[in-house]
Amino acid sequence: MKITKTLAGVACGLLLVGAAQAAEHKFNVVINAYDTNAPELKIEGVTVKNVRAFNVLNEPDDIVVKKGESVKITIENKSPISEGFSIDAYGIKEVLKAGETKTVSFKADKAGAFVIWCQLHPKNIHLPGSLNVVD
Ligand SMILES: [Cu+2]
Repeated sequence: MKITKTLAGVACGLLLVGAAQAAEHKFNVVINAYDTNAPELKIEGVTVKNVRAFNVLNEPDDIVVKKGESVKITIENKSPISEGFSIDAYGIKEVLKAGETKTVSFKADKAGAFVIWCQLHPKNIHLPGSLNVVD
């Protein structure tokens, strides 16, 4: 009986540790490049030959947290070139070299939907991400 009580105490302690770690919301973002080379594409009724586009995508595209949470985002740049990672409202402006991984940590103290974008390249070659802080 005494052993059972001890085990319950240990289990409870582990649960508390788990809850403390959950206070920091962690995300992994991969900046990936897709070299799309379509031989022919019909855009607005016009056929365009040899379309070449370079798309960069943040994965996942949406990050949702509660206001007041601590957020830790690990960003991995799988693009063959340097990429930016910016969230203006939170003063985040990082540059990641090809293959580089960086971590940004901040407290989500402003509610709203904020664009995650690359400050190095034209916006039209990127699919932006989104940081959603729910009040
Ligand atoms: Cu970029």
